[in-house]
Amino acid sequence: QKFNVAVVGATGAVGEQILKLLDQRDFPISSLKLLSSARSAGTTINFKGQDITVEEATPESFKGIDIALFSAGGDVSKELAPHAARHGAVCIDNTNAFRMDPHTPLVVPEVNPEQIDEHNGIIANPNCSTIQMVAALKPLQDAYGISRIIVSTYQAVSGAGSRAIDELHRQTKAVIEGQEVTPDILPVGSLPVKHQIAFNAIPQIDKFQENGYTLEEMKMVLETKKIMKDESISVTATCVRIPVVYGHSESVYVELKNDYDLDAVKKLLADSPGITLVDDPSSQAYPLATDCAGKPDVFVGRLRRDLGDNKGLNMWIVSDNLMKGAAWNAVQIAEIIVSKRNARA
Ligand code: 11C
Repeated sequence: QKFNVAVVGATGAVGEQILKLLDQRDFPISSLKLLSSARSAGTTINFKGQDITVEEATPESFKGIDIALFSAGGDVSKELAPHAARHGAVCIDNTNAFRMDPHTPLVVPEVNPEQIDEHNGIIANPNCSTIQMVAALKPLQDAYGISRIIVSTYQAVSGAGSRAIDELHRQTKAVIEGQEVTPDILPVGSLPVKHQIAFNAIPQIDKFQENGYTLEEMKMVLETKKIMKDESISVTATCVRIPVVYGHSESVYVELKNDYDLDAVKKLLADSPGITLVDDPSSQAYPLATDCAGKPDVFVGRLRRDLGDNKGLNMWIVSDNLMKGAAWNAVQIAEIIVSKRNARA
């Protein structure tokens, strides 16, 4: 069976990766609709040798669509995903719009694939920095239990979209050439104060919340508990933007509930689907954003026991934020839906 697919936000950084994956994976498509805001409508995108004109997304765009992949921002999803669902599509939404809605499953296929079936027309794709962390921690949760997570992130500018990538290039060139740097996008496009990202580290991703944490940090806290189905896990996050284009890196301290053997943990992670262990201090092997870019896996390394707490474990987790952190996780969910429908047909 083939499916009528819509990609909303087809011209954006994530939309581009979704289309690449649908092509590479030979996703069973009978028709492909590319949708965007009015601003980008009219653009032509080539898919498998065919030029497709991007159309403005409206509530009626979704008639006859089976699967709709949304990555055009939270407001667009909030407005249009319910219409798509009303027309009978399953929406896989890459935005923050429905993630914490108790009736919307928030899915990472390596962690809670069974929740895909619980959808009411919308399945939420978690935030990129959450996805890679929970994917790496799930085997540890199953084997040892997790009581506490302390994470600091080193996030790529592509998480803030294509314009932030351009901004990093522009600023880097300006600094090297001794020109004035005029920040325009980061840390948050809609806020008045901007900071230089070239040769810098900005400890703000998204808007500050009343509790002093940023929205990105709170996404990591709340989404982790929901995906791992354990409200008792204590999570604290510090999210930092760094001048890297693709690939979020994370320093994660995890406190396990039971004793562990470090070699057993390494083997467990190496044998887990979607995880690649890169951990050999003797050859200076550890995950690097530049090596992980463009790849679907979550890479883990620098595993070491905490020096004060026997049940504490430090690790370094890296993944391409546009791949597993967004497009690949969404396409994985779509592939699971397809295989279930085909099994039933
Ligand atoms: C960033 N994590 O790196 C963000 C981008 O909620 O899907 C993803 C925002 C989201 O800026």
